[in-house]
Amino acid sequence: MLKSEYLQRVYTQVIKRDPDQKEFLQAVLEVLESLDAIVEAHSEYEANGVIESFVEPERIITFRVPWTDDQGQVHVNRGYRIQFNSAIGPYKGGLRFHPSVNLSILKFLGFEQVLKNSLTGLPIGGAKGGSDFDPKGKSDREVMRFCQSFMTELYRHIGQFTDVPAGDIGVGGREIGYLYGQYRRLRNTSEAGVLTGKGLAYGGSLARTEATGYGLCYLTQEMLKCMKNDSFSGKTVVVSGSGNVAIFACQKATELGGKVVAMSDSNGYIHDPKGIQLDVVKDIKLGHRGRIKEYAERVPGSTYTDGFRGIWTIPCDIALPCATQNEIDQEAAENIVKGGAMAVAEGANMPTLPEAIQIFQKAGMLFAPAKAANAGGVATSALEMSQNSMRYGWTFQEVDAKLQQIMVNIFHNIYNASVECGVTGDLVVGANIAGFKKVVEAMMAQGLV
Ligand code: NDP
Ligand code: 2IT
Repeated sequence: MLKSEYLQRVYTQVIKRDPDQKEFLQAVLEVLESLDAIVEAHSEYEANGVIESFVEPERIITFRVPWTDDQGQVHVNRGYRIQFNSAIGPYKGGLRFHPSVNLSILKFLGFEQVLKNSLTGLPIGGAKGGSDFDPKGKSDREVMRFCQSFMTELYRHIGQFTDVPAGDIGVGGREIGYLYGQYRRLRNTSEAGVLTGKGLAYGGSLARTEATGYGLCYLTQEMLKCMKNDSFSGKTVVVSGSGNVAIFACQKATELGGKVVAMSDSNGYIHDPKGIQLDVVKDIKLGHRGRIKEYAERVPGSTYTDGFRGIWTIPCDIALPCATQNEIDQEAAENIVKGGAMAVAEGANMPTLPEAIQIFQKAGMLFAPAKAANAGGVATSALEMSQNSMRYGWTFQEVDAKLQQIMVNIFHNIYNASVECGVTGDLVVGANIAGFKKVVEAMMAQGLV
């Protein structure tokens, strides 16, 4: 229940408009609960309808995406782009291709992206898009034809100064390549800054592929140092997922002295008490898009178990959920606490249910929310845009150093915000308020509310 009558009224209206959008309602409620701490001191928010605007996307585009499979059969998927908020800069955020994609999921992701992008300190607004297309089991040519059809509509809505998509679940380097190629054909221009996550041969940035996972570990390391005088060194780590974010989180956590003992995909999880051999995971996942089960067949002493939620029964010091939303429910959170964990940092977007966050906070654990913890990906996307504008490329070390500094700054910004709000160490509130304040300042200064 929200204390502020104004916030309660706005939330009731959001529910009334979209009662079935459960992920969006979940994301909005969490942010409004944080804002409860500051709205009373800001009567201008209510007077200007600030929160009403803040929870409503500027624009939603949905479109038909027809494509032909290798047998000549036509399929029709649904495409989306949620242009949520452009107060700080061009709309920016990933594209997700997954059968579960719907308006609720993309609106929650777009909403969180607005705050995340604000926290990066870089000039980017927030957006999200995608399709209910399932790339699993499709040939390269099928994925190419789908991407070309998707871009044949999307191209008119995006541009380097308007809206800059990137990858997310099911959209990696291969898909970005096909999307960018089609954009260039349609526009007859080399406008590299229109998409990020591009290949290095055509305008991509070094370290973008690694950035989300690396950034997650940089922020976690700073949180451990400042709040517990501790580090990754000697810690047992569990990383859920085995996609882009999970793989590079595993790599950096290991480099920083941690031992990653478990990873997963949507079918199940592997446990390797000696420490995950990441080259094997990379070979399976990046080499031939295989299933994580294969790891246990290849690495003696490791085991595979069906069901992806079971991964949280494995005791660890640090939990890094890097698969998808709502993967940590109450039971999983209780298992993580029972296993003696000291910290959870979210690599995925909204992987932790609200009741699970409460369990962690009550247990006195450190908790780094996604908006801050996984912001390294989009921050490095913004660095890719900078390099494209300059027609120049930084070295891996240069980009990585900027990423590290951005993640350290984000941690201190959200920690200080938690102190200012009288909830020292509550980084959920810290991230929501620090992100929100900048967006609102930009909206009000430009007369957008
Ligand atoms: P990938 O597609 O590379 O990998 C996704 C991973 O999560 C796979 O292991 C996949 O398993 C698993 N997964 C996906 N959906 C589900 C599901 N419904 N249930 C269980 N497991 C699932 O995506 P990313 O690594 O890029 O994204 C992972 C998370 O990180 C997402 O929440 C994304 O929004 C977030 N994120 C990504 C960023 C990026 O730069 N890529 C930046 C910031 C956040 P399977 O192969 O079986 O489907
Ligand atoms: O959720 C995210 O921040 C992303 N998928 C990355 C977005 C981007 O524009 O790089």
